[in-house]
Amino acid sequence: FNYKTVYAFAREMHPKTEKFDVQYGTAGFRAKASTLGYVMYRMGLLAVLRARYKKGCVGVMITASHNPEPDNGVKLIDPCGEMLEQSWELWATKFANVADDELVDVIHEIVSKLDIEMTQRVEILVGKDTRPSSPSLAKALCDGILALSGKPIDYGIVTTPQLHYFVYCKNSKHEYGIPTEEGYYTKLSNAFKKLRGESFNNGNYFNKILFDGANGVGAKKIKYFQECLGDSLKIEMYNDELIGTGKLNFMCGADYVKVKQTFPNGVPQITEQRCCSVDGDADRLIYYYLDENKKCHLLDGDRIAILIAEYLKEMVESTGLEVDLGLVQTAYANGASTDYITQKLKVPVSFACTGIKYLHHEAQKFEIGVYFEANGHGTIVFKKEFKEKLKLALENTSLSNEQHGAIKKVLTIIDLINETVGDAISDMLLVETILHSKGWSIQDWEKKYTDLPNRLMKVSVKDRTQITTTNSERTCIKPDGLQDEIDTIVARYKAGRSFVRPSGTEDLVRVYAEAISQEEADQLSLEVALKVY
Ligand code: NG1
Ligand code: ZN
Repeated sequence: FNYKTVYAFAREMHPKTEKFDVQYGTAGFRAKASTLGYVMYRMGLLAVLRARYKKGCVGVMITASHNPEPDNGVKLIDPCGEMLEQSWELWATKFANVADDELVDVIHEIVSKLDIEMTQRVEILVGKDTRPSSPSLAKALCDGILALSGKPIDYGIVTTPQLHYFVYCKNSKHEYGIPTEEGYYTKLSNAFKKLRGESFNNGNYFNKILFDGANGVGAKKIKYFQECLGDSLKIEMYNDELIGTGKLNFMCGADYVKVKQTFPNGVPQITEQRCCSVDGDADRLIYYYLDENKKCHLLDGDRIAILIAEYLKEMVESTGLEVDLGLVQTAYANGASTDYITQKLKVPVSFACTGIKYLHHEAQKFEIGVYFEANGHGTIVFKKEFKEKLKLALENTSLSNEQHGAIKKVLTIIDLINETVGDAISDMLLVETILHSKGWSIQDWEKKYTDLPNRLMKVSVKDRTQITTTNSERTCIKPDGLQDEIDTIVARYKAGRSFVRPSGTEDLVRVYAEAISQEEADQLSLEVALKVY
């Protein structure tokens, strides 16, 4: 490669402006957009190296998801459509933090250590959310790609899960789908319409939903779905402000609704009406409704996961095939949801650390792995062998017509799902499919079990790395004695549970607590927070 170009671009166009080190965390790099130019340039370089190393195309998404509009961020997508492999996160951190005149040395280092062949032509798929800072950051990123003679393919404004999907489609030689927006809409909406059939309403289910687009990319993209879906689902869209109005995620969107446990601004308050919110890059989904007392009832990632797991379990049982289905949750999953799924549904649950990559890999251990974070980020993964088993069973003449019908249905459900990563729109279409098939209102869905009241708090501390955890983050190891103190406090609360962990995306510690009443959950979180502070 031409190291002179790499250095000249760095020095003249994208010099390192920040003195502090940044770290490639659970969601890649995230910071104030004005500090990210040089990081983007360097991620462009790294993306080309990753693509050459993997001998495939990779993706780079520019987004800060649910964070405020002035923030931005970047994450790399591996050829299989998954998050960047963990061992490369260290390279990403190294690339982002070296001085401009050390960049070339780091490139030499990685190339020789990993034996990367530098002559390959590679394509890098680039996507961005609606933040006003995204176009100039995309330019910096593309400069990095070009400096190492990679070929940037600009997908413009897309949702994060769309870009994951495109990357996987490209690398699977279109076996998974066509890597275009149209290909994506067509695949998902065709599956949805097939599953819905001729009658759009069923029992207590009515095919109208209020959709909060968080004034972001989800609002833009849902319009295409509405066109494809016709009358089968009526999506009334709210919070679709223009780019640059500063309203992205502001008092609306999935994170706001989940954290504040409240109804978003900008959506009409219609009693008992099913509503949902997505976040700024449309990978998280939360359902909710207002009761006659104007109380907001949330149906979060845990509920969505259980609805899906239960439905898939029933569907697969009707095919007559044996299947190993499991659910993956994090420590933030409501205790009532874990009890319901393990004790009532007899579906095994595994726990993973916070961060979608951990859940995704844990879920891949099952033939059907359903995973969701309580905040509404998740999807379902199916083992390749399981899909093949289904296709093979279609040819088995000893199975009944009902069984064949059920197998076809499971295959169509798989087509409705974006297996690469949590996808708010695909997840919404799946939830709508299940509610329709069961003839359920959102209230029927909620009745399955009662969530334990809970509270999530943020605590600012001097050095959050002083806290370390184990047992999928549910037990604190350091500082010494903290876990004992938490245990003593928790023991005083009925159905009490609480844990602390350092955030992977913000400079703070999160404290989670649940208990038999909201007052007690609030009190418990406060008591534990005081021990952390
Ligand atoms: P941190 O900041 O590590 O808690 C948050 C979310 C994660 C995940 C990441 C990435 C909570 C409690 N944590 O991580 O679930 O979504 O951001 O966006 O919601
Ligand atoms: Zn997001």
